[in-house]
Amino acid sequence: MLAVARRQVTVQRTLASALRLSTWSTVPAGPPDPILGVTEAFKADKDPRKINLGVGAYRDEHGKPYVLPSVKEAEKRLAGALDKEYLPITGDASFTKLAAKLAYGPDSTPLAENRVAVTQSISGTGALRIGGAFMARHYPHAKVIYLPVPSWGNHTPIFRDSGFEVRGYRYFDKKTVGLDFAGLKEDLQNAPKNAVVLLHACAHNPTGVDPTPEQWKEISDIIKERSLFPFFDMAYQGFASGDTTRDAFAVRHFVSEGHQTALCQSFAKNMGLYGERVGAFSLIAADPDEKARVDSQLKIVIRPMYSNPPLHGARIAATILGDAGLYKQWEGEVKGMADRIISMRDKLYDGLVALNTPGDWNHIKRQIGMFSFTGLTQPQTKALAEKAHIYMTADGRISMAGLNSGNIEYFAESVSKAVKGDL
Ligand code: PLA
Repeated sequence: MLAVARRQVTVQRTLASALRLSTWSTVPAGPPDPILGVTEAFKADKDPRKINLGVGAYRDEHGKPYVLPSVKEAEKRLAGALDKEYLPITGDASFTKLAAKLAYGPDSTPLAENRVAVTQSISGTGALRIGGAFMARHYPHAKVIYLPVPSWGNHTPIFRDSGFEVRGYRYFDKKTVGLDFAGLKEDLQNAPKNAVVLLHACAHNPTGVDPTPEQWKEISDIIKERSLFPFFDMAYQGFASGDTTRDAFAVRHFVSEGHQTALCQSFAKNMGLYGERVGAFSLIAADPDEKARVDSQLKIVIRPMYSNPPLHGARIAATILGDAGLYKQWEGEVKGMADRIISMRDKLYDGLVALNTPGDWNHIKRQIGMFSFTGLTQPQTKALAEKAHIYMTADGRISMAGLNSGNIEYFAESVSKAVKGDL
């Protein structure tokens, strides 16, 4: 009798716990991240020929992550000598000063007039998020932002989560595989007054298509005429041309035209400091008093988010930017990375043409920066992953830096087969 009763109690308990709903039972499964999810799929693949061209992370000619020699030297100089105290809310002031100088230029008028509000950020993404949060609270107009179509996939959720209505302006022309300049101008001209316009300062992601300096001037004029607000994302300064000054053309031109730009900087790519999360967000104010008020509100935005930023990466960047010798060395290393990417563009183009791959592949050589927007279709990218163990984002974007002399032949052959339907 007792045994039966016990069994009944056990059954009842099991039933009760099965019926009791977990607090999280209604949480739906989300999709993998369109970019970082590719790395997960790549890691799970055991084939020795596998190639990851998903995330934009530089690799050397042996396919290995690259720690810049200037970074190693800066770390050597920093080793052991420093404490681990908290940074101020807006970060390391020696770093932010040098970061702003790198972006706006050594002869920048707003910097000389002490009217650039700048804060350290958790890399470029953190800069965008601070920018979004600050604008959501203090931008005195409707919170509407225009992103280029297409744009980096994370821009939409960043600004949506910041409370913005996200709209698009035409950017990429599939037919010419270039800039849809007429469409861009028309969309900006028709945007409501005071709308925010997100601009990729250089090395547009994912298309690799940048406006020319002349086109930038026209864009600046339209933004001024229409009273739009230019919000720059500069995640690749130095990666487009190999020259940090040349790549800052758009930002500096807008500033010289009197725009009150917002600017997000990342040191992930140009210093290879990906996981160190080094970046900066800045705004141009009218005068030092306004700058001080903006600074105070940036602190109020940041403090409840993460209190203050991490130390180590900012110290590395400040050491490099603040030492003439290291700075020069670093500039050479940035150029080295950009040049290797450019040489891979030539090799890939030659490979695809030599294999009589249907289509015109000139855009691979024309495109700028970390990525090539190949034009491969979703079924082709799927086949490349499943049959050739080659991973890229579903839109056909490849990180050129993932190619090297050891894998480019296999890659070109596989792409050629995919395009011919032979994979
Ligand atoms: N802005 C643009 C245009 C970017 O492409 C990226 C990174 C960032 C900002 C943010 O970079 P950070 O936070 O690391 O400084 N885009 C990468 C990585 C390289 C990513 O998606 O996170 C990409 O593969 O597109």
